[in-house]
Amino acid sequence: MRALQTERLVKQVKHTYENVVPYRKKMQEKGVEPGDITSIDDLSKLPFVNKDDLRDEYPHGFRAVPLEDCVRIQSTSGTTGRRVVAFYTQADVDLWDECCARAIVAAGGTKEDVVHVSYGYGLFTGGPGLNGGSHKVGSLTLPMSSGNTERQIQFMTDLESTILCCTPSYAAFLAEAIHEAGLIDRIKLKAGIFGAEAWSEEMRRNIEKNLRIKAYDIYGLTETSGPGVSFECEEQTGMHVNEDHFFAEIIDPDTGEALPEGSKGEIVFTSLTKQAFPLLRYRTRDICVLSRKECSCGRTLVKMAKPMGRTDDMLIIRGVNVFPSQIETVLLNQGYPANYLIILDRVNFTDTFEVQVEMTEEMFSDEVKFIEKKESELLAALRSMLGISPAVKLVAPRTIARSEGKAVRVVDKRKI
Ligand code: DLL
Repeated sequence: MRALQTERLVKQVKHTYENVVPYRKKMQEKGVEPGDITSIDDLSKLPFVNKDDLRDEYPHGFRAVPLEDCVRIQSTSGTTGRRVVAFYTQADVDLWDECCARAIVAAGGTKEDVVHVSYGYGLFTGGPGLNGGSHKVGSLTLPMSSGNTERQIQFMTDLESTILCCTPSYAAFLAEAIHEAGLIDRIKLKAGIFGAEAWSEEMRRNIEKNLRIKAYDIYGLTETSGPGVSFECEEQTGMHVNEDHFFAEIIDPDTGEALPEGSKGEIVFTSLTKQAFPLLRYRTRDICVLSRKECSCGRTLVKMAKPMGRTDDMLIIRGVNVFPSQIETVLLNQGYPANYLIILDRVNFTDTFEVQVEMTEEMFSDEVKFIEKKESELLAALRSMLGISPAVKLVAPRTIARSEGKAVRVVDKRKI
């Protein structure tokens, strides 16, 4: 694998240096030339690139091939700033399909399966990525896109979907709607491929129980081409990185220093085979750990743990670092559904911190005394996990808006 990675990296660096002016400038500033990169071990000589660098060159600055060689674009949502447009040649689309096909096969998919794709289609990479992977496997592909839950369930039952692909929060919502409609016994799903947002092990267990499936994680970013950079196998202990196409490193997010295997830090990717939109040492801001421990599935590809959140997801509340994923873990451990909202504001120069949490139906119909007791137990568990106390507000079932794509968990009014 290292020999293949070296061979591909040398070519990728040369291609990028020759065709992408901002990379060439960055390398020149660091005094590095393509000839200095002769092995994968030389990677740390290269400068980093981050999302702001890509945004600054919107839309064409990082494109490495003439426009007439491109067949497709996808784009980031642009909710946190200017969009990034990613370009693809036909070979780029083929390699992306291949990566997503590996994810489907690892989840047990074959040409016999009916792959129900409820990720959004359009500029978002989820729908097109899993769609391409499913075609490559030869499965029957249902290009559902997100939304219209009633129609999703109708197709799922009528066409006997066996593999569901969507965000974990939409999978949880679909499970809820299927149970409400009394249709769980008509669902033929055996697996789900869920990603695009952070989700906890507790959430995995809930989805698996409610949909009666095995739930697999999948990871990727628009910048790297989309889903399929890494995927889970039946061991469900992290995602195998398609490292013949994407080389992964873990770095200290503060110093940029590369960290040894097993350390927690920011994951950085270098594409090895992309043509139209190559990436060298792209800082994802996702925090995770890499492991080369032997996997029972037989794959030897390095594994990345579930991302524990993003460096830019981290909330600083009254000086304390808080990740929304920590709150989700507490809620699910205490038997609440993963429907919650974190509301932050600033009053008299002090942060206010409220967590709204939906009760289960049983809890809601219980006596006020019991609800108050649950509320104070939840507060104690959150205080012990976070080191600070939020105001906990238990709300009625189904009052927090459901998401058809990536869930919105934080309303930070301090920024308004
Ligand atoms: O979310 C691509 C994707 C689509 C991945 C469908 C998986 C399935 P972006 O919208 O550019 O691309 O967002 C990328 O989403 O940096 C992570 O922070 C987060 N993310 C993606 N997959 C996971 C995952 C798509 N499995 C950003 N677990 C990334 C946790 C994830 N976070």
